[in-house]
Amino acid sequence: MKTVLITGAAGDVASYLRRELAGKYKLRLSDKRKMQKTKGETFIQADISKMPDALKITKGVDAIVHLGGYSVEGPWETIHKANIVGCYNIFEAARRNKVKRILFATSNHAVGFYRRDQKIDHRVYIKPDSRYGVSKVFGEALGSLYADKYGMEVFLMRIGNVNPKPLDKRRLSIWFSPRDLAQLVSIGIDHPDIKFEIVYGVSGNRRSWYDNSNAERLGYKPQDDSESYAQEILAKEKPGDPRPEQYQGGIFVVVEEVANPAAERGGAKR
Ligand code: 15L
Repeated sequence: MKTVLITGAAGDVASYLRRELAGKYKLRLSDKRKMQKTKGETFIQADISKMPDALKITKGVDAIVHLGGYSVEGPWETIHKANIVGCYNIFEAARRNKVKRILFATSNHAVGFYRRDQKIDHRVYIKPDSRYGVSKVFGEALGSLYADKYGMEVFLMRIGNVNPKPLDKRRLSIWFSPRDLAQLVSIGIDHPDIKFEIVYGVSGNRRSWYDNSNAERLGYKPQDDSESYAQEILAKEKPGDPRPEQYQGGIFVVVEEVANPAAERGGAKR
């Protein structure tokens, strides 16, 4: 059984993923915050903005699912520490520890300034909608470098919004159900021919803004479609600000800060 490191393991996305992947891989969890592990998991508390911590958690694993970092738009110092320094440390520690395979949770916000009337695939030029989006593009660029220069196997998932149900009209287009997330992550861990791939981390939504044929080529067959929630969600939707409504990234294209879900739950600010 492969040993897989999940960084940012105390976060929401990881909590869904751990449930879905239990029993399939030996999970090594790491986070800056203390957290409860369950049977079959190990936990190492670590601050990935410190290289010795990054080296410690990546030692001896078969693959890394790098979810750790600051997950929304916010102050540059915070994003820099978590998503630039932290992300670099994870790639570099993986290289030094000879971990070949790394899955990186990039985001729809790396391309959030594409308009909603455009359908984009994995080959489009980046169009980040925020400093947060720029930090995700940095991670994508690191992935490209480490694949080409060091032969690492890099799987970049531009994740939409992971939730048991889509939250609003924008999320009908980018919803990613926990079981589809688990399927895509398993492909990223186990597919024998990954060199460098960009895929969209979304379910099979009828309203999708993405041509996700690269994920499908690798065997991804999403089981969920947000359309079954559309009526209920659209009935509740209030008319929004017209500028963010034009763009895939929504409010990220206009605001300087988005409420941090981790801080609101009482988790540590990164
Ligand atoms: C993201 O990249 C964030 O990590 C997540 O918290 C959501 O804001 C999501 O995008 C989204 O666009 O809904």
